Amino acid sequence: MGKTQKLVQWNPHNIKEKLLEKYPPKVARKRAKQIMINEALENTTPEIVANVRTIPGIITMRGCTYAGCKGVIMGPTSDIVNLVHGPIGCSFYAWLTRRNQTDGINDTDANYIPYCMSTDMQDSDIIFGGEKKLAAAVQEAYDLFHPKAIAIFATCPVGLIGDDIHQVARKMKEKFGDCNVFAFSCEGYKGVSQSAGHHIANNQVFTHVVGKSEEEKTEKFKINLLGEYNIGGDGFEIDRIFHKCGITNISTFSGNSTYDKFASANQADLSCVMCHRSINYVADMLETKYGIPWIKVNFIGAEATAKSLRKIAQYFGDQELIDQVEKVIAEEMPGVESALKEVFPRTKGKTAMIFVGGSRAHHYQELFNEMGMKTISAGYEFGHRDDYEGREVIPSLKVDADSRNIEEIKVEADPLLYKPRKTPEEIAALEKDGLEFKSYTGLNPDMESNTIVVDDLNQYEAEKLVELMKPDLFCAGIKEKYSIQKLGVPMKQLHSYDSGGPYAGFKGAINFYAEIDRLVNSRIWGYMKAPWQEKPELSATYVWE
Ligand code: CFM
Repeated sequence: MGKTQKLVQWNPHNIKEKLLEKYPPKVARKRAKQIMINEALENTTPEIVANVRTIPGIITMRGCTYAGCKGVIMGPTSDIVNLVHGPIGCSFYAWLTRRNQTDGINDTDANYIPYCMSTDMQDSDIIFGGEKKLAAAVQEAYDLFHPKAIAIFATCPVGLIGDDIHQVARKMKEKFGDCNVFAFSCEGYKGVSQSAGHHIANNQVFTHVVGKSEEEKTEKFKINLLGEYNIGGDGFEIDRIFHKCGITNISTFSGNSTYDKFASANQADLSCVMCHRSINYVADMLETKYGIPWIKVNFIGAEATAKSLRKIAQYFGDQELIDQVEKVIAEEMPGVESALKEVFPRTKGKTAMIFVGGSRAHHYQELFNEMGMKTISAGYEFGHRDDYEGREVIPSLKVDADSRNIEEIKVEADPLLYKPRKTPEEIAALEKDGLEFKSYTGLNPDMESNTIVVDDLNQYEAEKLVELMKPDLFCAGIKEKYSIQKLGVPMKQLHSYDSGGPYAGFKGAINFYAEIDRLVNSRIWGYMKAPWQEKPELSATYVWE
């Protein structure tokens, strides 16, 4: 598929039809509800079906609930021992596959990220039960490291045989006295995707860790950054900017996080939500229990970064902070602008597709817009309807058997620690000045009309989309990388960033411009034909002939 054959004209209705053409009628009917031609309406966008089971037989891009809990939420925490209760494969294949990074700055100087810890269940444990083995493993981890906390993760067989991991955790916690032990019922099958695992992880961190720190934080302008995972060092770049502005980041959930940072999250005066999908409910719980309001931010894209910083400054309303934020933006933007000027003539008008787990399929459109590129198709592996259509739809979301499986924890105002950060009048005044609280409008209104939004895209549809629409760039993960490249289209991993990054903040934007310019303007993709495709008459003879 050389660049010369490129078809720019396409009709989204035809594309949708083509995507569904090969399916049996029942499958086609189901998938049709997850493939949407965007109407880009500000207030109401058409309804999409999301967060439902993948149809058996389809090769989904999704991961499992355990992956969302152990890998995504708890993975980037450096000083909590992560112990997997299950067969060794579950631990081994979740070991260092996400690019979790830490700068190692924590009170205990501990970094357990490089370790792979598992109870290594065997047949006999499945038959006779694995609780004793789990208790012994927790003891061993305690003796080896004396950590502040040990987190236990359940894999599928643990749920099937009914090991009571929470009971083991409670017993060991009592026994140690100086180590917080808690467990996650995050069996891979628990939900339809990773998203369920995020919820299970966040609920337990909120219940067992947040609010447990006695050390008082006295710094100015204290925030939590929720839903930033420090992939490729994104969190380091965001923290650099916060530091320059004089904003104190008490706790990131969970990039470069530590036990104590989680434990102090209740002391922040504002929660900033980056990845809405993985954590929006924690922002709500922090508000209900401790009185911390929340706003949506996005540090992907230089303009988005500047906008987010201004929102934080507006919230605190301190003139010195407002001036400092403006000073930082003025210092950082010239570098961004000159990098953009360099690539813009080459990237302008190019097209991209983005299919990642959740929020990034939305956030990265900001960076592409800055480069003059258009996102012609995008979607989430496991986003919910509110991530597409905005939070207004939350009250109307259907609670099905799968979502009922995930525990909703009851949160009330803490009798001692609840303290509203702003009066209702102050909040109303800020809202009047344009600061929106608890608000997220989702991906659909930000995409142009007639673009194609696909939920839970699968391998077949990915290849079909590329074949039909011929984007200049496809963004997804490692499972998609090589099949897309074989179609002659450059592919950028937006989960792991390949080995690049950071792409967040101002310096990240500069990195991204250069990387995307390199990919979409490389001529190598035009030479994808194998010799036998061009000269099919190629023949060979045996040497003895
Ligand atoms: Fe949020 Fe993420 Fe994402 Fe996500 Fe993920 Fe990730 Fe992702 Mo991979 S928390 S939803 S579960 S932004 S690991 S850092 S890149 S699928 S789009």
